[in-house]
Amino acid sequence: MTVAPSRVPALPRPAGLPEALRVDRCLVMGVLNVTPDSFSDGGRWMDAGAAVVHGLELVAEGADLVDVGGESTRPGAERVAAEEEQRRVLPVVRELARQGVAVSVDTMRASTAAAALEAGACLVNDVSGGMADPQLAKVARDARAPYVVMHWRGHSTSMQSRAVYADVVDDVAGELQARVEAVLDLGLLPEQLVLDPGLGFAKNAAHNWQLLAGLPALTALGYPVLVGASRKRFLGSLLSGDEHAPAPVAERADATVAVTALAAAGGAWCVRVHEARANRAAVAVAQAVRSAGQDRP
Ligand code: PMM
Repeated sequence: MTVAPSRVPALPRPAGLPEALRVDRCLVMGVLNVTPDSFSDGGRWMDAGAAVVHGLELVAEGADLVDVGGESTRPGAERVAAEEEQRRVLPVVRELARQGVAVSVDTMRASTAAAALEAGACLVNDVSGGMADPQLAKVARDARAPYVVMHWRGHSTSMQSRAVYADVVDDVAGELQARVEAVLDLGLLPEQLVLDPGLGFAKNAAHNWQLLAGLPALTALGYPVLVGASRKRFLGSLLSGDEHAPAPVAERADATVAVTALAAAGGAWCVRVHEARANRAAVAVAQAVRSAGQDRP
């Protein structure tokens, strides 16, 4: 008997995640920003109790893991002190983990990552890809935790001036590959790594669309890929048709779900989103299409 070659390759997955997350579909990461100033949910979950309730809601609605962050990365945002970041995130991480939620910590600081892992987080999401704090990747290495290497060119105060590319897909893929080599040199294992194009980080709307169109060039690097498009400005600009007057954040949910379907069908390992239910449905649709492609003789 011959086994038909599958037309759609299996998704690479990072090692070291809870068993429940070893599913054959794109994962849904729910966003939980414990910040006063994030662009879409800033201020809503500043109270730890409210944040935990929202994290549990995200899971009840289909999120596979919850990404807890205490420092806004919106363009122009100033940094917060490590103590303040940890004061915000640690009680939330600890309580969600205690309740059995798979928690990732969204931080650029080694000290915050270490404390969050200690508090029960199982994944480190570093939007700076190891560039903001060179010690951070070592924390993930020592914990053997999955480590998200996002494409990043500088802190929020200056990042939009760095949105200059010859070919954004080639440039981002090349810069991500360089970051991969840097963290592998520090002793991380390839199976710990997840790559992320960093939509909106030193990228304009055209760059973001090109990166989504160029997703195969990123999955071709051989690592799981995380896509974070949720509610971002480029979706608002698309909907309003005016780059300078984007549709408000509250009106970007449907476009987010459309991106999720496309990214999941295109082989993303995970999408980072503010609303779980509709994005989880989009992932299910994408997986049904992928599986049907695999099942053909
Ligand atoms: N975007 C934001 C924050 N953290 N992490 C990853 N890995 N990828 C992203 O695209 C990303 C991120 C900014 O969005 P938010 O303010 O809505 O959290």
